[in-house]
Amino acid sequence: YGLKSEHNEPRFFPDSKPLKSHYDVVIIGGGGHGMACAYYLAKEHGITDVAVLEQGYIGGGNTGRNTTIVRSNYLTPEGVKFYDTSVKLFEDLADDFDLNIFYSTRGHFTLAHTDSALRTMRWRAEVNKHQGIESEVVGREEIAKEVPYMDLDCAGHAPVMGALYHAPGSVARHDAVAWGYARGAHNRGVEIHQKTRVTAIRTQGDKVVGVDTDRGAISCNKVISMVAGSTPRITSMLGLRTPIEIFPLQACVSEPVKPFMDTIVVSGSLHVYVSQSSRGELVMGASVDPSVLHSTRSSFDFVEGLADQMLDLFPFMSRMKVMRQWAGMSDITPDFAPIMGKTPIDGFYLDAGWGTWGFKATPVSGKTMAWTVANDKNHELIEPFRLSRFADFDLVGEKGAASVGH
Ligand code: PYC
Repeated sequence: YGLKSEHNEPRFFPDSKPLKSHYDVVIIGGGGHGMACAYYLAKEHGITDVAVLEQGYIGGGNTGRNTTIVRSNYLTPEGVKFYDTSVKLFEDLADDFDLNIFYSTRGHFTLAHTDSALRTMRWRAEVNKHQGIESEVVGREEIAKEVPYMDLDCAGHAPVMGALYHAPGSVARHDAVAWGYARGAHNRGVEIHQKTRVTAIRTQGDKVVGVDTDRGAISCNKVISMVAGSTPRITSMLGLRTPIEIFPLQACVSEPVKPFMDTIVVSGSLHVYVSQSSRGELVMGASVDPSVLHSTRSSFDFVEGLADQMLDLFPFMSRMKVMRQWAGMSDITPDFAPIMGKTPIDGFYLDAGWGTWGFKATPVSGKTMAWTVANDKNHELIEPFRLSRFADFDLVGEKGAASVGH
């Protein structure tokens, strides 16, 4: 704040202005998705009379709480096409922003420890290849060559039988993604208001006309909710029913160590995933917590359970220290696909239901939601994820593409 960069530009954002009484578009949620949507509204559609309202700070929700994995090896053609667009956007994002987002292509192994897991990997590989995505099932020898420090016998508990290998699997600096979008949106005229909580959404008939906030009321033509784990709080303001349930998803990082792991390793059966960050920390997570809870508290149980499974694969980690742990709130749908696009309320758009995989959708969600809002019509990539699919029994079953069990 207040500091100037070497190009004499304000560092990221100037101090927040007072709220105006009217905006064309209000985006609720200043995470990656909200910032990306604001960026593409301004950049691609010339819509700049936009306020992003964030109850905390930019990227302080699930954007800053995930394990930064980017991949497109989903199970359904709809999911694969959507996430492949995101991977391609991610690859150009640093140039687009003129900001290093530490995008690092690592290769992604999803281990199979049972015949049925291997069958799902084959299924995913075929769907992926059909859509032009690099994914293949590999055997123990190939895994041992690429991940030589892993015990493929898993201490005899659940030997690895093979894996789905996805070469484009990557990691990126999550804060930089949110900041890059925020700076780009801000430079194009979008207003970003942190510490601004939406307390009500106003309607007239079936049409959105404004929002109330803890800093005053605003009238607007369109409202987009992009708040992940806070979705039920927002949709309840409109009496809008969705099948979303919130489960905490916890993660942690180890102390930094010399780089040794350049791939991403996931085991759905052992409920673990791990990669090594550019700072040398091991970034690790497990499955979602077993019960519905609107909370970001992290627990000792989580670290204990994670360590137990992780040591089966990487026994040499037994002396490494855990440095930080945290939790996010995952908004999970019955078919494990997101809910995106128009809603029965005119002018109210939803970007939700990201469950355990929202970070990797940041660019594509921003781009397709911006198009949807600008054209008041669902973008073709998100039409399969419309809210009405639950009433039409037209689900997009993605549970088999989850990194870990749920
Ligand atoms: O979808 O790749 C993923 C993921 C990793 C950790 C949680 N979700």
